[in-house]
Amino acid sequence: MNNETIKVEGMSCEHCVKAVTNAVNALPGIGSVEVDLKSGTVKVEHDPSQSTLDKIKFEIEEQGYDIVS
Ligand SMILES: [Cu+2]
Repeated sequence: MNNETIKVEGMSCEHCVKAVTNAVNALPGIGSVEVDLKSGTVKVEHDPSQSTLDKIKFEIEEQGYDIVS
């Protein structure tokens, strides 16, 4: 499992937290997802052989948010 922190723009409320959390959790090989609205970050524990960081970022963008880094 790898731990990554993704900086995301546009998350503002509990709806955003749920949308991002559910979208990432739906991917294979996800250990945990933690969204922090204050810092605009998504902490993800993932198995890179099942879901790459790029795939996770793509999934967050699909929900309508912008990846900063
Ligand atoms: Cu929201």
